Amino acid sequence: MALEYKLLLHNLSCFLSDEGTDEVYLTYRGEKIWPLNEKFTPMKAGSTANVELEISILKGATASVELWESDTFSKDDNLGKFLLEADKIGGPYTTDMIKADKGKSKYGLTWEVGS
Ligand SMILES: [Ca+2]
Repeated sequence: MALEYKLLLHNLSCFLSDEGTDEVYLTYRGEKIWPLNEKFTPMKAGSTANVELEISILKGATASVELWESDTFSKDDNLGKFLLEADKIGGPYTTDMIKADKGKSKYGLTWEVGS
């Protein structure tokens, strides 16, 4: 039996933005994983972006995917993280972001666990 599952990250939804429009990107284990061909994806309240990304993960492990907001003249802000548990195959699920600061942003990530 394989020891790994695949986390399939489907969509990122912005319910409330931190700024008017957030310039967001996702990281995993300290590396940017999305978007691939741009520095960031602009998002505002009510918008949803296609992520469509696969992460291999050990069965039973939890992935912490971080959401960052790009700023041109200051350090990028870590808005928060999504904790994705690969305990068994299933989904799709929508997980709320756990905030890293006292900002007003609210984001959700839709994902599933596949083999
Ligand atoms: Ca910004």
